[in-house]
Amino acid sequence: MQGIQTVGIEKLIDEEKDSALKNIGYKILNEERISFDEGVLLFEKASLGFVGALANFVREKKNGNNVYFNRNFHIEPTNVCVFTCAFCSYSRLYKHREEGWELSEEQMMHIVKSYDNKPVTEVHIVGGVHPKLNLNFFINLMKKIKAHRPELHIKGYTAVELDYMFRKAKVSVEEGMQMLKDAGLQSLPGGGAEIFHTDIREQICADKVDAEGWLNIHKAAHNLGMHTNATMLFGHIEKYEHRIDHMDRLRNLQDETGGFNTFIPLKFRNQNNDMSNIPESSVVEDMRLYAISRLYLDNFPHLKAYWPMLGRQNAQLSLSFGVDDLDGTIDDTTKIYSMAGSEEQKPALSTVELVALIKQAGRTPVERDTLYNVIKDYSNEDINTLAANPHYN
Ligand code: V47
Ligand code: SF4
Repeated sequence: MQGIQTVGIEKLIDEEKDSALKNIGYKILNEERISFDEGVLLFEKASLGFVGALANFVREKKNGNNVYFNRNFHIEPTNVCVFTCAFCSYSRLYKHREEGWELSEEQMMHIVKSYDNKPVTEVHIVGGVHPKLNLNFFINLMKKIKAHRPELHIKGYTAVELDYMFRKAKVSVEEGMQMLKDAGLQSLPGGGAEIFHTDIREQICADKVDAEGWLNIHKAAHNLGMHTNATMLFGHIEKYEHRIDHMDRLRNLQDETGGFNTFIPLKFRNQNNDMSNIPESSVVEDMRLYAISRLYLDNFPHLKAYWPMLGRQNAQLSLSFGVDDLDGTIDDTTKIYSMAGSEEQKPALSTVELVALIKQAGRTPVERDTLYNVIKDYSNEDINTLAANPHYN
């Protein structure tokens, strides 16, 4: 099978008329790293078919036919935020907090307890940067969650939230990360990365942590043995160079620490924010971006299409363009994307729906935990039998 695929890829590369693209194709085939300029060239010149086939070749080498998902829910403690990112449809300033929400510890524990008899493996905690919430508040929350359900993996807090918390508590990044880890935090989500390059960052989110600060927090987490994700907000005012610059910084840190699990491109959605005049990117551009990310980030084990942002049909399509992970069941517990105009207004997929969606795309559904340990391979499971079992609904 592998042999047949390689022959198919070689033919595709041979038939490529542009010699620079042909050269990149052979590099990928021979597992050689592509350069910054070659990454930009792919964005400028390569067809969807060309990058898609190469990305699929890479994803099958790394992850076979598997598509991973998990059973998870989110807690969004607040949407009150001290920052004013131009693309954000979700946050409210403290002076307008009556338009937003602020959950107490008790309310968040109520959410955790509502999953007591459900087979979820992860809680994802992310929200605005509230001026009155501090490191101790979140340390106590972690401890309470862990005391209640020790096996539930806590993935929480973007580097933006952490940077603010640590500065306010006057602790170093290393001290703060250690304190949160001791309280029960196990991994970090990838949010807040946006576009690292200052030319863009200054225009879309000037006031929050910069690229160095973001990368430094992830590095500190990796040094404590924690795994983290990385995102990139794309499809707004950034140029191809800025996308590759972003991925290049991530690739360099990953060479150093090996602590990233997954890269998650996030498509800019343009409803209800200060960048609503910018049209959203096309599906073809989205798929090209997934494919080129898979080719550039040769040291990232996984590439995720976050379906509440992309929509489930396009997420399914992305499985042919390098993506091997769809995130999770979500259970309608996040508002970031519905508020920004995603077609997924109440994002929730049952396990059986996720399994069916992956099978329809000709892939193998594999339930994972946060760290990609396999919980269950669904390749031999019949959809109707699963649908009749409440455990999978
Ligand atoms: O950093 C905000 C993005 C991110 C918009 O690690 C927007 O598994 C598009 O990071 N259009 C937060 N995107 C969410 C996040 C995340 C989500 C899912 C999984 C993981 C993970 C991480 O949401 C922000 C920002 O880049 N965002 N507004 C918008 N209008
Ligand atoms: Fe605040 Fe995050 Fe929205 Fe920026 S993206 S305004 S940091 S909630």
